[in-house]
Amino acid sequence: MLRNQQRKIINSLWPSRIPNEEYGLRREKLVKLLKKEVKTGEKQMVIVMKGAKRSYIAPDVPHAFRQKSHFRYLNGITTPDCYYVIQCGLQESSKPTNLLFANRRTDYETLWEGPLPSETEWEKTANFSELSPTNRLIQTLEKVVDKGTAVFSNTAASDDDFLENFLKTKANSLSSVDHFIERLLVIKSDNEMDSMRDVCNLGAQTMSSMISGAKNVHNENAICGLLEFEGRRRGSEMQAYPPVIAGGVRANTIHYLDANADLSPTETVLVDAGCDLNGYVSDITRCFPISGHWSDAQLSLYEALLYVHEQLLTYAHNMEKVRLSALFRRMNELLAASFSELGLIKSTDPKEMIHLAEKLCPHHVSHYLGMDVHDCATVSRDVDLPANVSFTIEPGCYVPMDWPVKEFRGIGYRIEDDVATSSSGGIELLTAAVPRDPLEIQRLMGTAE
Ligand SMILES: [Mn+2]
Repeated sequence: MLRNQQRKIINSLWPSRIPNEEYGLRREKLVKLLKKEVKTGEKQMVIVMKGAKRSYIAPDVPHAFRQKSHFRYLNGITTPDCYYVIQCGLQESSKPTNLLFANRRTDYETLWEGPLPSETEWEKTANFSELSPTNRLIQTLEKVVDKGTAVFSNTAASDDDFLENFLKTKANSLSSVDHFIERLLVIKSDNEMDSMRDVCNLGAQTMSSMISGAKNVHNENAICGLLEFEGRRRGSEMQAYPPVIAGGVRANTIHYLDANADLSPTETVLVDAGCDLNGYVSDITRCFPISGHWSDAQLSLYEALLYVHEQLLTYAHNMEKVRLSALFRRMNELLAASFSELGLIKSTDPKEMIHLAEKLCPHHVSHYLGMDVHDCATVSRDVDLPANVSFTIEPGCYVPMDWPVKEFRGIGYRIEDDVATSSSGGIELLTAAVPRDPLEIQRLMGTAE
């Protein structure tokens, strides 16, 4: 029967690097962390994970689906509208019980939407002892959760107030599980590092090919199409986020998402885009002149920013311990020095120079990167990083239209690469396959002299 057919979500070009056993190891580590968090008098813990719900753009027209990263991290399941519950006693020897709540599709639903993975397929990564339909969730939790239970969940701030309130009344304590998962998620296993290398390489190839096809395109939308085409034909499942494709002064709107304005041949364009592959994402920004030829002002500002970017890569590589907050301070110093030399910043007072650099680049130099583009938001950027932590390095410069130095007004640039702390010391550049050098960019576009 159709419904029993297995639908394996395997990307033939870039198969998943995560072996089934790794999901179990992640759960073990999480349970171990949470055992330290239970309060006196509590006798067991229950972790309640809610998966992403299918959402609709119009009746019967679903949005592209992406599983919640924390949910997928613990059980590997990429089906919409599921719940996953882990129950565990507090003794050293206590073995957890895993429960999956997911609805099988009817024959009619299968006819329209295709078959779901089989129970056996789900079991490989989620290793549950019971599979129940989602309408049994509350009934089951009624039995499982009592006043001696510490509940950890990802249900806060979701559209499911009912579940959140239910857990609050039933359990002895209810805490967010997010930070504990992120403490694990921020440090990548070797398999996850390979996943990051895959997706960053894919993202870099996509960006390079887009640039080589973008000479004299007339509208930002065409670049969006090129990104989709170049990414998907290489195996990207979707773009990692709505890309920023901003010609001319629109690049000064840091999260400009319209991507539909006409491009003039005298403009530069900023493209911030990533790929999504096997649950991991890349995040790359490049800037280039639409005509393939830089004006003097465009090129000199670009080179001033590129200098900062390259200094930052070297600085991070040589740091005893990488710390994103220190990298951020270093970015502001470098921007101030580089922009002064260019004549974009006129002050000679060191404090004022930093202040002006912060005005030109109002964002941080880094964020963690992994299963989400702004990954592990609860993990501080003011900590020494161990090996296998991936993050971005992305200095920018956005010159307002009323900036005192006329020639650079309205130019917006960011140069963003993905890196990871390496076990052999220093950092590994994961997006090396996309050029930054202005002449190499011209070579890609076929306009280098
Ligand atoms: Mn970024």
